[in-house]
Amino acid sequence: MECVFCQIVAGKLPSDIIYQDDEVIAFRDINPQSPTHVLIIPRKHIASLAELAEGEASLMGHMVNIANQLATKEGVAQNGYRLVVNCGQEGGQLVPHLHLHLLGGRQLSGTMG
Ligand code: DGP
Repeated sequence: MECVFCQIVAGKLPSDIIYQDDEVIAFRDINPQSPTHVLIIPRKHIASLAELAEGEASLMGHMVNIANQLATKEGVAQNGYRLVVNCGQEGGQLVPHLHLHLLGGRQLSGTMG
C-alpha cells in the first residue's frame, strides 16, 4: 500500500496544506498535540531521518527554514515552539516518511521522552 504521506503529496488524500514548494509540503497534523501542530515533509519519499543521504542534508535545512517561517506565520515564534523528528520504532515514528513536527501555542512539556 502506498505511503500515507506520499498519498497526501500526490493529492490522493485530503489534508490541510498550508505551504508547498518544489521540495516540501506542510500540512496540519490530523491528531494535533498542541494548538499549532504542523508537519513539514519532503515530496520525495524518504522513509526516516536515518535514511537521509549525506547529499540530502540541505533538504533537512530547507525543512527547518520552512518550519521557522511557518512558526512566525502561525504566531508562535515569539513565545517559542518545538521541532521534533521521530526516527524509527523506539523513536516513536509511526508514519515511515520523513517529517518534521512543528509544535507550539501552549507551554510544552519539559520532558523529552
Ligand atoms: P510520527 O509519530 O512522528 O510518525 O507522527 C506521525 C504524525 O502523522 C501523527 O502525529 C499523526 C499524523 N498523521 C498520520 N496520518 C495522517 C494523515 O492522514 N493526515 C494528517 N494530516 N496527519 C496524519
